[in-house]
Amino acid sequence: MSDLKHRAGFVNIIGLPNAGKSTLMNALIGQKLSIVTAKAQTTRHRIMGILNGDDYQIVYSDTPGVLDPKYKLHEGMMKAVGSALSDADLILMVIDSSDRTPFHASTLEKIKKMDVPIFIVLNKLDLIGNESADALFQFWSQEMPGAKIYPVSALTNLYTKELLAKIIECLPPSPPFFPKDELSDRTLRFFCSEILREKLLKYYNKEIPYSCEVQIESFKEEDHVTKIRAIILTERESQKAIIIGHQGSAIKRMATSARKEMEAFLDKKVFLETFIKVDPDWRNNVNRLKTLGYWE
Ligand SMILES: Nc1nc2c(ncn2[C@@H]2O[C@H](COP(=O)(O)OP(=O)(O)O)[C@@H](O)[C@H]2O)c(=O)[nH]1
Ligand SMILES: [Mg+2]
Repeated sequence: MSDLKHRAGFVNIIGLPNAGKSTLMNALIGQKLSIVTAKAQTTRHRIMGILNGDDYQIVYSDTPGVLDPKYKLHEGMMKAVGSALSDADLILMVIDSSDRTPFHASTLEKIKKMDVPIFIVLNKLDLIGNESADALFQFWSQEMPGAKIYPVSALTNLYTKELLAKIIECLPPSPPFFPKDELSDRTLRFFCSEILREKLLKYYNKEIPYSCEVQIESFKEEDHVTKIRAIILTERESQKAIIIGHQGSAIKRMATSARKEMEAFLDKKVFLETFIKVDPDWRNNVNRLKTLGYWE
């Protein structure tokens, strides 16, 4: 492999909450790295996913959906978006084709001023008809004449291979940034905390998942088992009671589902213990957020 022929770059995925950014990154990588749920604000961090080919390396960044911050947590999430805008070699701007919500205005202005290639990915093509797809295509080609527009369905893998080929064409010549056997800059411990957070989003409603954070207190890899102690932070005693459920039934159901997914992800048996702690102000306490990895 000659480095002259090698291409590599940072491909950063930006969009409104629920546009399908995480689903798209997983589809482009061919593995589930970033958690996906039907609820907005599932992704709280910038998550890198690396795709290695013989003569290319794509370092994707999945980011939280852009929003106007209501909590310090949101400000931390938007910092992750800002950093993804600043170091991109290519931006994938993901649009939910089935949703008419206008794009976040100030973020759109920032993207328009950038001098890296922009791909507008019209996602969820499976949900709309040809006429709507044409209208959207027209709209975006007028709004951003310099951008390329690619309709896809990340969920059903429609045109995602074609999109990948276009991404590779756009990468600058460069040696790889990370060792070629790496899949992410995140640790297994981080992915396990994300799996537990995904189950919180899946099994609980309304404010509960948003008022929670997961902290992995210990992560011990032994020969045949990985032992994980996880703390779920929540804001109120009443929320703690809901998470536990009648005689512990609710937390047991969630933890079992999380453990099974961790076992599949790590390809190893997992012993998972979960504890719940009430911390009334974690979403607004910058020091707490720092220890949770939101403010660098
Ligand atoms: N029908 C359809 N649903 C999709 C598609 N891509 C993502 N979704 C769904 O949209 C929701 C949000 O997806 P997610 O990747 O978490 O969005 P994010 O917030 O932008 O990261 C989930 O329920 C996904 O299954 C798609 O191409 N078609
Ligand atoms: Mg996401």
